[in-house]
Amino acid sequence: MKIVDAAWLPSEAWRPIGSRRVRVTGSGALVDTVRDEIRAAGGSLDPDGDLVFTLGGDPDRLGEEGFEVDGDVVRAAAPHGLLHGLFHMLRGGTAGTQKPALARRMLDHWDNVDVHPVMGQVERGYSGGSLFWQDGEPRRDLTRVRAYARLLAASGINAVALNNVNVHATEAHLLTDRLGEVAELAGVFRRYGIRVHLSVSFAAPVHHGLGTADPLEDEVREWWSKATANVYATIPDFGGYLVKADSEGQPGPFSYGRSHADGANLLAAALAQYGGVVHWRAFVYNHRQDWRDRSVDRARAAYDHFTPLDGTFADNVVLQVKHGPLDFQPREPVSPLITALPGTRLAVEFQVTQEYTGQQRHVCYLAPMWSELLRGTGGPAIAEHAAELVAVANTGDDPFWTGHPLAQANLYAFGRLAWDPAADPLAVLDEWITLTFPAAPGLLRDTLHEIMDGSWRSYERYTAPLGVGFMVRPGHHYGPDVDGYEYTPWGTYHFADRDGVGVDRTVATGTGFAGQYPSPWSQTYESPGSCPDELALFFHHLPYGHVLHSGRTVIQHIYDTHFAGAREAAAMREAWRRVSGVVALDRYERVAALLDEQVRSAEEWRDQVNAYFFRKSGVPDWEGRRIY
Ligand code: GCW
Repeated sequence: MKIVDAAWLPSEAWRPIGSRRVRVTGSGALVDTVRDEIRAAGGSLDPDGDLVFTLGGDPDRLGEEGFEVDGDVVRAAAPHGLLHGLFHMLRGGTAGTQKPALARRMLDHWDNVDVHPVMGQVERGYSGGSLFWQDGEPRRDLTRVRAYARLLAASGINAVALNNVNVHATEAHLLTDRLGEVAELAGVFRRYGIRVHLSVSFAAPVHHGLGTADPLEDEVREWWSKATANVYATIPDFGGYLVKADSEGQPGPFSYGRSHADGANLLAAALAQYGGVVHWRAFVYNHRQDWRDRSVDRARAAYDHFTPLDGTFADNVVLQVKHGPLDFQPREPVSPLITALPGTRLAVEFQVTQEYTGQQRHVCYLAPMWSELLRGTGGPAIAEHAAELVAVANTGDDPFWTGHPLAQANLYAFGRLAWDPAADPLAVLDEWITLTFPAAPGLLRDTLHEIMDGSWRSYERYTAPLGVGFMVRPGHHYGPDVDGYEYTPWGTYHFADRDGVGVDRTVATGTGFAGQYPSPWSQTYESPGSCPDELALFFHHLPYGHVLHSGRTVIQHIYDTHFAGAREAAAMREAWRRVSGVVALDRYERVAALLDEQVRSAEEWRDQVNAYFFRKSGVPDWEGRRIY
């Protein structure tokens, strides 16, 4: 088995450049990277070369990262743009001007230094151990990290947070006495124009001996200012801090009776003079909720906590909001908080790691979902509000990087959509196929499209219905367990009884969540008559006999989609068998084995969900199919 899979940068993809005489003008570290790449591809650097990479473009028009292509000339205003231009040429290099829609396109790793007893080394990681640490120590051989930085740069990513937002005891030292490890990694990423950020604990001053972490105490300010000065003395282009505060047991300003603005602004003040930023997460909710208390709705929490603070955050605070109001379910409406912060810099967080979308054992190409959310299909358009996009990484030390070889496409597509949120997700998939399988015969291309294009919708069909979410096994979140979270403190309920299912989040009779949306969405979601079917049970508690826009009843929709989804998983497996002998054996076999598991799991989902709702409702399937 190979040590490092070339993913979307195999040497064959470089041939068009490797066969050329290339002129590269300009200087700077990233220009050197461009030269190194061309040399590594076998291209000859030649002052008379006819493929030209040059600086001198208009900075107002191109910015730091943009570039323009005119025939065989790639022109940028700054070295970083030249590097993007190089990767663009690899993708086929159409003429014209390109620049990123969003200035920061970031990947958050949930890596721990140590192996955590419950979560493992990478929290919600399905691709083996960390790329950065092994056996509690930094990896000595950074070859893979270098290859990784290159892949990320080629997808358009320009920032990486190295460690888990749940900062455990060992990892708290990365900010202080283990900073050298961060600096080393920053050196590798820097060569590809990627800045390194660090997750920090709000209680860091306490971990290091202070009596308090109160954001309004002078000694706490001083502590952060000294720690930060040390960080910048070691890593001058350090990106900043990422903080999960007062969330799922992480420490935060609430312990001191202070607000999240007080907390975020404390760190922002320490970073400001160096140009660093704080990514402050809005994932704040009560995870010790009493399920009997129907007045609490977790979906409301982020909006309720953060809208009163709009306009009070320092300029270098970026509020990082999950795309949906709950937690990365396969179907959620856009978080209303995203539409409600005109005075705050906003980053929206996606989850490339497939925690709730099959854990990289199922094929689930997520870009169509992200694209709908970005463009605003059936809800507010994220792209109109977000200044940055962030995603939780899906990579690890697995030979294929992502466990499931086809999950590489999700990572690639995230970078490309962050660069251009208007991009067509299926065109991006096609681009990924072309790069990853440069010799791909039509059969392979067609097969990959057949398997992947609709895989997110198939996954949605065989899991929790109509946007109600969860129904996963508690803890690890893999596989079906309809009532798994129903009587827990986590706030993720479906309220199924003999008459119906779903959460009443209307203003009229429910939790009022629908009222957090601006018009017209608040009205759209308020009434089952206008609410999109996909979100029917997210917003409404509906009788099983309620007729959806599709013309089917809720109960028949549940049966039909579960039979269809499991059938589609089986069809994916059949399709993959057709390319046996066409892709390399190790990749073929890995995907084949995972498709076996996907088919098994989809059938389990189908049978548990159908049996559950048949037993609750007593309504038979009108097609008389087998329900247990
Ligand atoms: O989705 C949930 C995960 C936690 C994660 C948390 C978060 C890092 O189950 O594992 O913790 O979200 O986003 O903070």
